[in-house]
Amino acid sequence: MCTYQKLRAKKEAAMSELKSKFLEVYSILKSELLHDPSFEFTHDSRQWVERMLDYNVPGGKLNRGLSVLDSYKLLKGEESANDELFLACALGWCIEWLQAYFLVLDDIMDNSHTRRGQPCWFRLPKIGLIAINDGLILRNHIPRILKKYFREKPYYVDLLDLFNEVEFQTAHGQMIDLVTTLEGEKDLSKYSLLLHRRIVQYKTAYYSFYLPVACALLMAGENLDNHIGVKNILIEMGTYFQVQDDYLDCFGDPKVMGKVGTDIEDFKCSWLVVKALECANEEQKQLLHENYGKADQACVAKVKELYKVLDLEGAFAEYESNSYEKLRKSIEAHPSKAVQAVLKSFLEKIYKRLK
Ligand code: DMA
Ligand code: MG
Ligand code: MG
Ligand code: MG
Repeated sequence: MCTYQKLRAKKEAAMSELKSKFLEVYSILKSELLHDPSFEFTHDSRQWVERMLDYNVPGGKLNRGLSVLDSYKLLKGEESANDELFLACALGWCIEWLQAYFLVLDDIMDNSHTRRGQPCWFRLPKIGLIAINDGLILRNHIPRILKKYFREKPYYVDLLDLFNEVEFQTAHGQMIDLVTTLEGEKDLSKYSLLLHRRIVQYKTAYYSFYLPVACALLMAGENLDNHIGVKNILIEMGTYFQVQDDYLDCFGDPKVMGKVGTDIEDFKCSWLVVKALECANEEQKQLLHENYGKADQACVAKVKELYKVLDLEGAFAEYESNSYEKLRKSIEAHPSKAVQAVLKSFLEKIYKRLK
C-alpha cells in the first residue's frame, strides 16, 4: 500500500467507527420515543412506529447527521467530552429525522418508486397515504428529542428557532418546486437558472448544509448572527449538491443511488432542463416542449437523447469543477482555521459524488 492508500484506509476506518457510534445513538433515541409517556402505546402501535422509523430514518448516507458530529469535533478540538459527543449525535439524528419526514412526503408528491434501494414507504402494501401521518410523526419526534436533551442548555431557544426556521424554508422550497409543475400550467419558458437557484436554495441547501453546521456552532457556544459568511458558503455548497442531484436523476446509476429518477416525467425545473433550454436551437427547443413532463417512456427517452446531443454531461463536468474551485477559494478566505476545516470536510464528502 502506498502512503496515500494507507491514509485513505485510515480515514475510512475512522469514519466507519464514527458511523457505528452514531448508529448506537439511533437505537437509544428510538427506544425512548417508543416509550414516550405522553402516548399510551399498545404493542401494535409501538410496532408500527418502530417499523416506520427503521424503514425511513437510518438507511441513507447519514452525511447530514454525521456532519454535526464531525463539525463539532473540528470546532472544539479533540478534547470534547463524551456527553457532548452524544449530544452532537442526538442533534445529528434530529436532522436525519427531518430528512426522513421530508423524503416520505416528497416521494408521494413526486410520485417516486424507490428510495435508498427499496420501495418508497408509501408504496408498501397497507401503507399508502398513512405515510402522510407517519411523516407528521417523524416531524413531531424532533422537538421531543430536543426537549429531552437540550431543555437546560443556554442555546435551547436558538436551537428550536433554527429547526423551525429551516423547516419553514424547506417547505416553501418544496412549494415552489411543486407549483412549477402544475397540470395545465406547464410552461418551459418560465424555467431559468435564477428560478432553479431559488428552488434549490430553499428546498435543499438550508436543511442539508446550513443546518448541520449551525447545530454544531450552537453547541460550541457560538452566536449564529456572527456567522453569516459561513452560512453563505454553505448555501452555495447546497446549491452545488442539488445540481448534482438533478444531474444524477438522469445520468446516475439507479443501483448506486438507490432511487430511479422522475424529474423529466414530473416536469421538474431541473438544472439539466434549464441548461438544455440555454443551448438548444429552435428545433431542439420544440422537441423539449413536446416531450418534457410526459409519463410516456418514449418521450422521456427523446429528452434524454437530446441531453446527450447537447453534451450536458460536459456542461455538468465544467459546472462541477468551477463550483469546486470557487468554494475552495471562499473557504480558504475564511479567517478561522477550525471553520475552514469544517467546510472543507463537508465539501470533500460531496465532490464528484455518485450517490
Ligand atoms: C428533495 O428534492 C428535497 C427535499 C426537501 C426532500 P428532490 O425531489 O429532487 O429529491 P429526490 O431526488 O431525493 O427525490
Ligand atoms: Mg423527489
Ligand atoms: Mg421533490
Ligand atoms: Mg432529485
